[in-house]
Amino acid sequence: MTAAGTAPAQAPTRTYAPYRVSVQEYVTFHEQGFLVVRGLVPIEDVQELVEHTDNLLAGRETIPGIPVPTFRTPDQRLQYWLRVHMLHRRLAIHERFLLHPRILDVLEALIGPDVLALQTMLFFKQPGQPGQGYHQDSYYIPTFPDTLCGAWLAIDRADEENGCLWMTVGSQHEPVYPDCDGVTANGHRGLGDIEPIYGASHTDETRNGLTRVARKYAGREVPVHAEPGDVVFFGGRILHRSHENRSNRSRRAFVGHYCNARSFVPWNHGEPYEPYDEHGGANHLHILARGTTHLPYAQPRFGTPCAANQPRPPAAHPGSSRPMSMMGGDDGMMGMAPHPEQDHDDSAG
Ligand SMILES: O=C(O)CCC(=O)C(=O)O
Repeated sequence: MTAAGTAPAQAPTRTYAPYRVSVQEYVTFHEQGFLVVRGLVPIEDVQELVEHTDNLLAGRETIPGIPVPTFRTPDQRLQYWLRVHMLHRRLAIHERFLLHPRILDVLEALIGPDVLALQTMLFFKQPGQPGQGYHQDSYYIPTFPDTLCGAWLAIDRADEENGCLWMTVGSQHEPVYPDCDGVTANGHRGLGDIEPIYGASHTDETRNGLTRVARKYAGREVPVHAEPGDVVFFGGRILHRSHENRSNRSRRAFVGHYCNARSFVPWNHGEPYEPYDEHGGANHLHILARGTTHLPYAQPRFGTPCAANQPRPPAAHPGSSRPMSMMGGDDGMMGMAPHPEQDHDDSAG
């Protein structure tokens, strides 16, 4: 801890073996609406988040700009935090996990090759703390076209007892339901027969309007067990939820949200939406994590290496004037490849 009570900005320097997503994993992500990559983040890295959250909970570390009240009992202190958003704009450690190379390797294959990093959330979820009812992340964070993807990193083991994620398989094909509670004005309002819902995220099923959508997929809701270091990737339209932590263990998680860096993003966490103009909405406030884009982007505030602040490696971009794609290769893995250098034949259908 520094004199100011904040975490040191000095990052451990580690190198990582790149993670290559297989074609089967890519298919699974689309078939199920989510993909779990086991052991993606090394346990030494997860240990940093364990210590960081322990320090926050014990009051040994503070967040710049966020005053914390004094507590009468240790239990009051433990229950104070449930989740904190957007700390990558205040703390270097959050920026490093948002831009963790192994997490970005997977995103590059699933939603890239160009990836914009939008949001972070740190879940403390101590014993007795509540979950979050059915919701669709793209309702809260719209991107156009919708390429939103969450990356949920387990800090502790997550299971049914301590409130793991539950995914409703099949619901990833649903539109985004507008919510009459009006947290945002988002949702697929253009569909002729779409019925807006009430109360997304409400933990009481009878008060959460997405319950009737979830019922279309009866028997297909699955708990997602995770061990520390496992990462759950899920698209923005899949219905998902979590329940209260009924155990005596904590269930901490670090979540990043990303989209393809070519999508227009009006969203900037709780701020009024940015108009679409020559700045490309709020894109200029979010970090280019991988690849490149014709839209504006931000630099990482703490200098974490990522596409925004790195020269483009020539070897990774053969034929840099040619567009690149993520494609399945003969070896069963996803990889970057330039489009073939040949004229498009308009007569070929
Ligand atoms: O971790 C949880 O309990 C809920 C997480 C979630 O719903 C999300 O990241 O969108």
